[in-house]
This record gives sequence, structure tokens and C-alpha cells, in this order.
Amino acid sequence: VRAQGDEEAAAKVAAANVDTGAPTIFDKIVSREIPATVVYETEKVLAFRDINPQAPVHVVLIPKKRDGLTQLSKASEGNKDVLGELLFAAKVVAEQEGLEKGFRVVINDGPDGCQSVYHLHLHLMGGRQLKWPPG
Ligand code: IU
Repeated sequence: VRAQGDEEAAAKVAAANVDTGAPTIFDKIVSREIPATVVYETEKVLAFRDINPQAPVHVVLIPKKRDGLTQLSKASEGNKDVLGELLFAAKVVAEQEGLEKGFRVVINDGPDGCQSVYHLHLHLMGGRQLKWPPG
């Protein structure tokens, strides 16, 4: 688990290097070039376990096609369907993971949000008592 300062530094570097054209690490997970533990998949959405989990259950949900959706703040009207699918998929995965006592869904956006991968994604976290507010 990386320290919070490291996360912020990594997020700033990521934002400075954001290139909407190049395949992201998540594109490579979709194409199975990079291994990941996939827990749920639909035509449009892929969900896999986070490699640096912040809770006993920590799943990342992504649109398989990034289509310019590097981050939530870049969403357009045309992205509404996939945004809805992602949120609904988070609910399905929460059920599948047995998170009946509750869970959290997070989207980090930009450097202040500590976003480090510029391919829109939801974090689903649970399996312990989460704190509020987050850091
Ligand atoms: P963020 O919201 O952009 O900070 O989230 C990116 C997440 O992707 C972060 O929690 C990483 O641990 C996670 N991740 C991953 O699961 N697999 C990878 O190959 C890479 C990052 I790079």
C-alpha cells in the first residue's frame, strides 16, 4: 500500500502526461495483454480486482471502450448510457462480492481527485467499516 503523498505525486505526474490517444493500461487489461483478475464482464463493462487494494474488496469497473472518456469531467451526452451501465454494474458486483452490509463507489477525477489512470473508472470498495470523510 503506497503512502498518501505518493498517490498525490503519482496523480500529478499522470495528469501532466495525459494523452487521450494512446492505449491505457486499462485498454491492455481489456485486450488481456496485461493480466488482471476479472470478476464481472458485460458487452460494455469490465470489472477486475485492484492491484493495490484499499479494502478487503476493491474492484475497478471500466468502460471497455474509452472513447474519449478519460475522466468523468470529460463526459458528454453520448456517454450517459455507459455511465449508467457502470453504476449498475457496481451494484451487481457488490452483490456478487457479498457486500450486503454496505460499500462505497468512488470516481477520482484529475489531480485533486488523485486520478492516476486516464481511462474513466469506478472504484467499488467494501468488506470493512469505511471512514468518512476520505483523505
Ligand atoms: P485512480 O482513481 O486513477 O487513482 O485509480 C487507478 C487504480 O488502478 C488504482 O487503484 C490502481 O491500484 C489500479 N491499477 C490496477 O488495478 N492495475 C494496474 O495495472 C494499474 C493500476 I497501473
